[in-house]
Amino acid sequence: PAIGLISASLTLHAPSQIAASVKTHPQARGLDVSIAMLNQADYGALQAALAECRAQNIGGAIVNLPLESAMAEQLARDNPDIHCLFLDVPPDSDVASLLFDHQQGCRAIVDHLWGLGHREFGFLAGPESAISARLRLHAWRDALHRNGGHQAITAFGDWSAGSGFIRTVEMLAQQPTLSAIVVANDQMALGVLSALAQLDRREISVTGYDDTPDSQYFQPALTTVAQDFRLLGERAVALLAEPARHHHRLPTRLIVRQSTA
Ligand code: IPT
Repeated sequence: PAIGLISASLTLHAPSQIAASVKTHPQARGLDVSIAMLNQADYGALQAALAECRAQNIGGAIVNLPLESAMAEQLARDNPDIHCLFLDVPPDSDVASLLFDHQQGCRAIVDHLWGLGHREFGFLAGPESAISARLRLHAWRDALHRNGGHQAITAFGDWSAGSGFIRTVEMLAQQPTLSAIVVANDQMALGVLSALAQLDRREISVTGYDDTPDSQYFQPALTTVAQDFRLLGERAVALLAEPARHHHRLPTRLIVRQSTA
């Protein structure tokens, strides 16, 4: 038997870690994983990927692509013979989902910085089209307001280190008094740290999100929110065997290193 994985671009660290986990887990149980990589949420391309699963007699697919609720719900409706488990949809979508608790992770980051005395924040979100990017931005803002803060400027990157570098230069031109930059993933945070070093603004605190294996070797080592992608992959494979339309949640963990002070 085999399972399908429909994934966002594997050039990004998080989706490649998830794919690696899905791929190594089922091998132990003698399953084959058929991977389709999509660059964006195009309904025709999603349908084609599921048609390919059907042709290979695959009864369950893990969908790690940012999808709006309506699109995920329609995909599940249009393919009742293939059990789809979604990893990147809004939490209230009426489909089977396995998601990290973004509220917990985002609150932990903002509370940590607030506790260190930071009051002027830059929020560097992921692409506006990404569900997880929007959820994280809303949760940071919410956590800031709970602490009684309001000062934050917002920018959007594309998850890459290059976008982190450019947006940092722009944000600091707009708001030179920023004391902390909260970033939606570790890859962008790498570019943020590089820009701050070049601008000689190393006193600015930076946080990431994901805790991919490289992050502890960034200069300085990155404070971030760990999402356990190995556990996500294992849990996803196990849940594919349960065709119920459940919402499953995984915890996140704040990892404090040297990039925050
Ligand atoms: C999410 C990552 O946090 C982010 O860094 C980026 O790689 C994105 O995936 C790509 O889609 S994790 C996802 C399970 C929401």
